[in-house]
This record gives sequence, structure tokens and C-alpha cells, in this order.
Amino acid sequence: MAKAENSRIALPVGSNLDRFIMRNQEAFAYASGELSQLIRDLAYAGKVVNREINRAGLAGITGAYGADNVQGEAQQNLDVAANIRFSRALQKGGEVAAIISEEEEDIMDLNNPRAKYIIAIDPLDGSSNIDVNVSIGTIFSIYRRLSPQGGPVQMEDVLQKGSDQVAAGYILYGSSTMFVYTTGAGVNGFTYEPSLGEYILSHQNMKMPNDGTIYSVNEGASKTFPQEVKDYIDKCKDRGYSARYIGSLVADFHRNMLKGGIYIYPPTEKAPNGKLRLMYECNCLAMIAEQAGGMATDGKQRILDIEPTSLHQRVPFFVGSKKMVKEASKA
Ligand code: AHM
Ligand code: MG
Repeated sequence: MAKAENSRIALPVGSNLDRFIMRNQEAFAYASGELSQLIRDLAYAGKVVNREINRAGLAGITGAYGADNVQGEAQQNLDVAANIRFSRALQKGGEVAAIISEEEEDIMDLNNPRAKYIIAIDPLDGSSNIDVNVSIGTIFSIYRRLSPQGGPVQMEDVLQKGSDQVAAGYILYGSSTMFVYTTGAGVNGFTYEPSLGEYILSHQNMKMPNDGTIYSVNEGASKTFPQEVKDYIDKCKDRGYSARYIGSLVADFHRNMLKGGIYIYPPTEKAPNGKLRLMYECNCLAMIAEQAGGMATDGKQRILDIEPTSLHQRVPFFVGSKKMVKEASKA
């Protein structure tokens, strides 16, 4: 896909997501429409999940599911429900050959052997916030499969570098629900209008401020942060910056993208490689950050350049306004 081409298409704020996708697809002479359909499938599953989240307290689907996921963390009922919603939508859609998910140990082959795309997804991130009515999110990355269509999906199809992402996005289930995505030509955000059942373009060509005054980090673990991260946080305090930490990556990231700030999940004693997962948490937000003029590193190198070695690999994560990430990464 020719990059930057679709940034030419300007639609007025207020256009709906379907129309935006359609207009952008028209900009590509050889586009077959599969990527567009795939993005629509994700957006649709997001609506269903949004409905379930909104009714969760009433429908008795909060709480723990009674099993652990592959990371050894307790799965919540809504984690499991969201995983089912997204995988079902993607399987029926037919454009996705395989999914890797936070909730599944292995590659999920969707038995769509002719499909061109691979998805990495965290169906519902920020699980600890589900039961207390605080913002949560869905995070997804889209890759083109590398092995020939028709055969079984290979590990090389799913373990691609972040710089190979074709598209990336998130859904934020917050005070309003938003669908934010990029296909490599800028970032656009759509706010869900529940009475119409539509996502409406509300944040066109989103740009992250180059610098900011917000830092987001779990300071409860700061005793075991690397010295350079402790030093950077001290500098933030000396400058009178604001600490803001929701504990929901999508929500913390989204706020910092709009207002200017940095999110850090460094190595800690408990999580020596950081907590966040490269394939379905960091790569996606790194692509969006860069597309919006921000930056993402693991403290040493660009997130999008990391060669993945396993599906559920964890990396330290520094993401946000460019000036802040540069300073924190070398601090
Ligand atoms: P999860 O995928 O199990 O929900 O964990 C990821 C979440 C992020 O959304 C959040 O930024 C981070 O974990 C918070 O972790 P901590 O409670 O250690 O600060
Ligand atoms: Mg997660």
C-alpha cells in the first residue's frame, strides 16, 4: 500500500467511519477492499463489546472467570467475552488468517487459508479496572501474512517487527467510546454515537504535542525502578509536572497523546522485562505515537525495530511526546 497517499483525502469532521474508510480506499488504485473490511469488522466487534461493558454491572458479567491466561493473570469474564467477540468477527469476516491474543497461548488459526492478514490483539486491556467502572481498551495491530496463502500459518507470519504493521489502532471505552486508528498516513479518531450506532470522525489527523507536563507511571513500584528512571521522575517533580496514572494503558496513552505527556512501564523487580507485551500492546501504540509525531522506545531502542522472539514477549515501554521520551530514554 502506498504510504501517505490516503492522507490526501479530507472528510469533514462528522463523517462516519464507514464513509471515511470507503473514501480512503478509493485513493488506492489496487486496493481490494479487504483491509477496509477488516477495519470495519474490528469496529463492529468493538460496538458489541462496548454494549457488554456498558451493561456489565447489570448483566452480572463482571468479576473473575475462574481461570488464568497465559501470563498467569486471572481472566475476567469480560476479557473472555471480548476475546470471543473479536475472534468471531474476524473469523466470519474472512480477511484474517490468524490471530495472536493476550488471552490465547498459541496462534489461533482461523481456517481462512486464503486470507492475507494477521492480527495481534489485546481484546480488553486494563482488566483490573473492569469491575470499578474505569476506562478500559482494545488494542490491535494488523500485519500482512508472509507465507503463501493457502497453506498453514507460520510463526514468521505472526512474529513480525512493529515497523511491518500495515495498520494499528485502539478502542477506548471511556467517558465516551472512541475508535482510533492509523494505516500509516496519520491518525484519526472517531467517537461512538450510541443513538446512531455509528463512529463519527471527531479527531482528524491527531498530533501529539512535542513536549508535555504529564508523566504516567506506577510509582508504587518505584523503589525497584532503574536509577535512570528514578532520576527522570525526580526531574518531572522538580519541574512541577502532573502525575496521572489510570492503570489502563489505552486511557493513559490517549490522554497523553491529546495533552502531551509520557507513559513509562520500566523494568521492575516484579517484572524484570517490564509488564507490557510487545506484540499486542506496545507495537500498536508505538505506531500510533510515531504517526502522531510522538515516540516509543524500550529505554534503549525504538519499539518498532525490535525483532520479536515470542508471542507474549514483554518489553519495557516509554511512549509519548517526543521530547519527553528522548529525555527519559537516555536519562
Ligand atoms: P493487562 O493486560 O493484564 O490488563 O495489563 C496491562 C495493564 C495496562 O493497561 C496498564 O497500563 C498496566 O497494566 C498497569 O499495570 P500496574 O498495575 O502494574 O501499574
Ligand atoms: Mg493487556
